Amino acid sequence: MSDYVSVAEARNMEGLRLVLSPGVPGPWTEGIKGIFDVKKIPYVRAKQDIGGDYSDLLDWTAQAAAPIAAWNDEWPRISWIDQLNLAERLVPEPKLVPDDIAERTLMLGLCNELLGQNGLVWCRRLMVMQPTMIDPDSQPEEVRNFLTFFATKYHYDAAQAEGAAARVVSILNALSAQLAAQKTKGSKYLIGDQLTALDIYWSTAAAILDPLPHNMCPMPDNFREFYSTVGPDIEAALDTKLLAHRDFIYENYLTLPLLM
Ligand SMILES: N[C@@H](CCC(=O)N[C@@H](CS)C(=O)NCC(=O)O)C(=O)O
Repeated sequence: MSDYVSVAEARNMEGLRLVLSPGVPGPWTEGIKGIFDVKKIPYVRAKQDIGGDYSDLLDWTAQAAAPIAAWNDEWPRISWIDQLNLAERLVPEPKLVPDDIAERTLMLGLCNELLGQNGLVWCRRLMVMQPTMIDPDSQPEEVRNFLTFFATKYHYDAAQAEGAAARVVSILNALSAQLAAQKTKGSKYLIGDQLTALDIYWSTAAAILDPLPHNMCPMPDNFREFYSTVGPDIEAALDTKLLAHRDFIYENYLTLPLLM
């Protein structure tokens, strides 16, 4: 599974292809890998280098972010929710989106809090860029260039960055409350009584708050520092039970060490 084709090669293939950015445990990327892996759906991996030449990806998908899920000649799925729906359609079991409407709406709402625009991962990305955007000279040149590039690419917004930590805290509080409520019902999962996409997405998103140790989750040192520098408010809100839940999901359903 560790071989990669190019984006241009993937575009011309049939079947399922995932465009991934290997080397870093990106929450969106690890999340969709987790969804397809739990369903045992085989796929071809295509490599998009972070900060590399995006022209083939742009030409194919009209945008330049990974991950992408492409099935045959259908339109490539660029957003987490379309990727999840594609996975559910291709291999319905194990079901990762509940049938029950109350469970389903709660689950998708919480997934959106993690992965949607202005969600937890989005806000953490703003927080990573913020020191450079406030004072570019505070950073070494390489970091400055890298983060300035991403700030432009992802439309950095100073006001949104200002509120990002508080937003992450509110999302963590909602997840903690949900986990505690589930525990009182005797469930080991965040929704209902079986694994859902939310358990997977929480576990993979947690990398951008408190990454697993290097032997399980290898990544460049600068990314480890970006990912784990969360500040006091998030540190205080990061419930150890949520992290224990992440460990439980990785140990029982996902691949360790992470395959990148
Ligand atoms: N398409 C995703 C978002 C994907 C995304 O923003 N990916 C970023 C993660 S930081 C990425 O590809 N970064 C690497 C790059 O731009 O080279 C969604 O909205 O569901």
